[in-house]
Amino acid sequence: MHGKKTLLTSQWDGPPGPHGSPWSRRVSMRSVSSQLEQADAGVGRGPGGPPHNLIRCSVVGAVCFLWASAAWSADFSGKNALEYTRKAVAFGPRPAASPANLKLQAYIQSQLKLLRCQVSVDAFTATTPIGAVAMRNIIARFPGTTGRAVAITGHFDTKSIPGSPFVGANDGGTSTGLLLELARVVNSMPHSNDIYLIWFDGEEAYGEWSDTNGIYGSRHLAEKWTQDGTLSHLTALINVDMIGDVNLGIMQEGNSALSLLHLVWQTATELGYGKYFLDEGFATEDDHLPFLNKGVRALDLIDFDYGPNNEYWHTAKDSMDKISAHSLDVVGNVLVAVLRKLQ
Ligand code: 1BN
Ligand code: ZN
Repeated sequence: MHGKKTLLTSQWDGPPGPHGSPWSRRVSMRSVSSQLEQADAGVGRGPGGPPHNLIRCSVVGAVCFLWASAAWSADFSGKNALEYTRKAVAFGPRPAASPANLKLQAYIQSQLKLLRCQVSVDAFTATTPIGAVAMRNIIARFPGTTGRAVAITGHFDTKSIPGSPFVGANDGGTSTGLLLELARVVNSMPHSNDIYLIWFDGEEAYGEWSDTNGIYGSRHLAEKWTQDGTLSHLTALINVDMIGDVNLGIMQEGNSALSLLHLVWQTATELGYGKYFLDEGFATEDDHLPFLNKGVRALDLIDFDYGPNNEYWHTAKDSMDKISAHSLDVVGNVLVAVLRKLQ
């Protein structure tokens, strides 16, 4: 795309933390929260519990923790998001129900277990051109207090391209990695609305894309959430796809809700990232569509200009060397700022 600037790819400068999670090297929220759990356990013990000065210390500690967690939240790290992406991509091609897809599901859930969120799996069987395929969306819910909810979504599967070593670094990888890093940030972010982070399975079509072939996971969840009433609480949904290109340039997706698009573009400008959010428009179908069609304010953030004439898209050229921590930093920081505005 003309007007795009080439950015250098940042490299991760150390091994993943003890849980395979890069962020554990930086800030250990888990150790703080387990201190709080210990403090809570002590306070609640009553007769036979710890001496009074220990109880006082625990209470003071808990109050300090609550104050700190209200005033401070972790920064989004593009480097971390890139390392999560690298981990996902290392599993290999990840079409729905493939061994690598199942391993990635387990990895995503293992990372979410480290956080204070409710994790659920939306399992279903999709009818596809190759027959019945077992698929699973992974949903992390960070509960708020208002009864309203916002969602950030992306897909973790990759397109089945028999005979091709297509690993989808950008297409499937970056959405997975960005959402995992966002989960770490949201975990320590004050918020009043529920925040859902959702990893969709089965975004990709088998062969030719059509109304019934592709976006299997989002179509299933939009229907399920219509049935169980969750959809009526959802005030905004932003889907991310292919947001790691070293030459990041996100066009205005024409099916998306204008109010949400303006909010994101305005926020990007405020953060000094305006040059990555382009004035040009184009329309595509993606995981935001089933929600949009059901009346949810939804937006697709997709850089659908990947390599010269989009030639990396759905080819073996979609590899780790084509994506950057900086691009993930840009999109992640915009999303964190937008999430704060949506509270
Ligand atoms: C995005 C990434 N998509 C698939 N992989 C959705 C899409 C489908 C985009 C058809 C353009 C055409
Ligand atoms: Zn794709």
